[in-house]
Amino acid sequence: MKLMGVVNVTPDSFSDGGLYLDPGAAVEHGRELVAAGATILDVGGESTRPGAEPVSEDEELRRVVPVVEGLRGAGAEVSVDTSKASVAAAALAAGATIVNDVTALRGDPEMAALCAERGATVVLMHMRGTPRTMQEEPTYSDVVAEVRGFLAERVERAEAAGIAAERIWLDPGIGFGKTAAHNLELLRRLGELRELGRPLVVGTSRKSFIGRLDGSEADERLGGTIASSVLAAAAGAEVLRVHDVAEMDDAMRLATALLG
Ligand code: HH2
Repeated sequence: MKLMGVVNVTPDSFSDGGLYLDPGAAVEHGRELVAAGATILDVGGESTRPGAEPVSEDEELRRVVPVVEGLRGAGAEVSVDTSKASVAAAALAAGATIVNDVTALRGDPEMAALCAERGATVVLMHMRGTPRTMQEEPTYSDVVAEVRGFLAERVERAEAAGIAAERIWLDPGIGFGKTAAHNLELLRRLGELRELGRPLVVGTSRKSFIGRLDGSEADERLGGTIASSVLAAAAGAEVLRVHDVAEMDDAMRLATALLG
């Protein structure tokens, strides 16, 4: 199990927007997350929270590249959270090895070929709609079957573009075009997504479905984040994407000692 620590270089991320917009502060935060137990750092320059507005290519490059450069050699793999091929290309050149694309290679026609050519690991995530519209009454007849079918199709596309099977990771996209009930169903039945045979990334950290259940605000969702992430790991998630790496690392040590 790996912890992917979130480094948001944005003014508007839903739980930590504006805290690490300065590249020096973002790099320092990334180093702290490595010291706390992160083995992957996910650097993002565009918020994907519900209702978020897209960011220009120039602005995203300006935010992300210096931070990836600053974290190269910091002791963790660097992942770039982007759906733009130009941003991914610059981040890979600056030392990133993973492309975390919340559009699963649908956002930019150049992205699949770029990842294939550079030998990057790619995270393919399920999202219904776009961040601007995704929470407008999402409905599914069977959310797990639909997410599974979507991810299977995206794996085929990625492999057809030349991305090696062992470099493809999958993510159900908790909170991306899903109600709280959909998120719970996906977490409860995560085992069905393991049948796709690829490592699973799960990101529940501070998300609003936790607040729906316990009434918490985004900066008070550590308990729900830990409970859902530990259970996701027990159900087979290999990568947990979290903001609170130190607390998550403690929780996982205990859970691993108990469950093996
Ligand atoms: N969640 C967020 C962003 N990127 N990537 C993957 N693979 N899986 C996720 O669950 C995921 C993701 C949203 O969280 P955050 O980065 O904290 O917020 P924002 O998008 O507002 O920057």
